[in-house]
Amino acid sequence: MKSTSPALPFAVALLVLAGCHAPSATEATNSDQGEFNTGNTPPGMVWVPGGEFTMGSNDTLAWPEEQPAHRVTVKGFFMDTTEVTNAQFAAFVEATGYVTDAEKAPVLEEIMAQVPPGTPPPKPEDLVPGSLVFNPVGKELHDCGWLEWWSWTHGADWRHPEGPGSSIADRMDHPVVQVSWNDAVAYCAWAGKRLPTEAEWERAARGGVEQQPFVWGTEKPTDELVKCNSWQGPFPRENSGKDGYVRTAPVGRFAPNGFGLYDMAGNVWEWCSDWLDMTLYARRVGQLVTDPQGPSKSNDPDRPYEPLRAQRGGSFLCHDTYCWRYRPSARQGSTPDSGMSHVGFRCVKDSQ
Ligand SMILES: [Ca+2]
Ligand SMILES: [Cu+2]
Repeated sequence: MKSTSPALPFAVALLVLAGCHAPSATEATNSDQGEFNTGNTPPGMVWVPGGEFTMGSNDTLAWPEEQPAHRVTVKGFFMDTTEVTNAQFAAFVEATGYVTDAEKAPVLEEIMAQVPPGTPPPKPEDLVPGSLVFNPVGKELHDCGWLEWWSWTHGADWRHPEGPGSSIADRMDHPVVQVSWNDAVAYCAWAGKRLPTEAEWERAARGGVEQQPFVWGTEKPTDELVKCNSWQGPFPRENSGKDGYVRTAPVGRFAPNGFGLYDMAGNVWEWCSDWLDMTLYARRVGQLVTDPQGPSKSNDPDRPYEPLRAQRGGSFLCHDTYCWRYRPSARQGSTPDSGMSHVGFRCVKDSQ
């Protein structure tokens, strides 16, 4: 049995986090010789050709953990054209009886291992199944405290993304959310696939084009210019939903990138297989890294007690005034047992 429980919600609620930092320039190179698919393409997937590319970014939009840009090579692989949907996840649960992390009561010891020593324990009444749900903040914000808009919600899980009373009945073609990294790995194994590495994900998201700030090129999304399912309006108070969606959108509603992949920007964050190390790229400078699998453990100086798995792609909550992480080099992470209402995944598969 896996040892898992949603510890992140408590850890998050108890830690003070400051997410504001300023970005920093650009390079352009091109190399796309690489591997072509010789086998049959599995249904719902496309071939992402292998090759060398520039991972990370030195662009003015890039956060520190995206820098410095460096050369990486990956082997070719198949990737799901869309995020895994509620319908697909339901088929997995139907076939296997799988129970997600958000549906299990948290274990106190596991929570306490993820917070600074001396942190008071959560209230006993909070040790019930649940997950993190985004709620708009209706007042002025104090700096960057994202604890202000995430609520630990009893009974929130993949079938009830916003908690009891919410339903996915009319969202079967939307990406599944409230799934943990553990849940995503279990789904991939059942499907005969796996999660992408961060390098594979970024190779795929860039669509064969070197060092563009966005998966579609250079146009910056604004409240008027809709390019993906993101946020329009004053974040985090009021999402106007000008792109048609206040939360998740059905997969594949916006234009695909150069490899035919949909929603590589926005809609939901996507789990990757790697541990998240915010300072990783500094150690790669001057080397050509081949098929990196990520570091052996996570490292985020702002969240030292939490083991973090990487996520990519940004979500329906991203806005140009706040995080602008709907870019191919943007990175974030969560503990492997935590689900959130804006995090899902897609799978990859090796050739042959
Ligand atoms: Ca939207
Ligand atoms: Cu964002």
